[in-house]
Amino acid sequence: MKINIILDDITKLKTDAIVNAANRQLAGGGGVDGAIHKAGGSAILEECRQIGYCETGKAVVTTAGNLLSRYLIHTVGPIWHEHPALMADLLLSLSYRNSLLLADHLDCKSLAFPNISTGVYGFPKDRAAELVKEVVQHFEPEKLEILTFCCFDQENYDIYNELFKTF
Ligand code: AR6
Repeated sequence: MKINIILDDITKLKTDAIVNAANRQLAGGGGVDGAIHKAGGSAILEECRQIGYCETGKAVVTTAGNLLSRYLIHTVGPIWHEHPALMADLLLSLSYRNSLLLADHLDCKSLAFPNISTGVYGFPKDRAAELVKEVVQHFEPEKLEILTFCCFDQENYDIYNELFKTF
């Protein structure tokens, strides 16, 4: 897979699928979740209501409403302080892996991720990025060709650029 690292608003991207950093109730919220629902429109929230719930580490799919993508993949990352560190690591890795699996299963060629759990959920950014790299290194896609890590803060952007230099 080709890896792109950008500093941008994920709601502006045109990829086959975009990942949302959701909560378990799929109820919308602040951060990237709020931005996605605002730009995508109310149809997404209605689909989320019908799905109802998503366990931490899992991923579900809806259409992308008014966004420029075909699919929106909602995954729920761990709240850092709610778990022992190694459990939080495992849950975050699962969020990324399950999102990748779902996108690949949906025949997506391109997928964009925000930096899941590193906002209000408080996961340390450098630790999260190292886990993401490991997940991607072990993932064997059937359809996915382009993976974009859409950072929204300079710190994450710098961490990803440094880490993926050697990918
Ligand atoms: N485009 C790309 N990244 C963004 C954008 C955007 N428009 N806006 C924020 N980010 P967060 P979490 C980055 O807090 O930590 C919500 O209320 C942000 O800089 O959005 O997984 C949900 O409903 C950070 O790097 O998600 C949940 O309750 C990253 O997105 C909860 O927050 C993730 O920050 C999930 O918390």
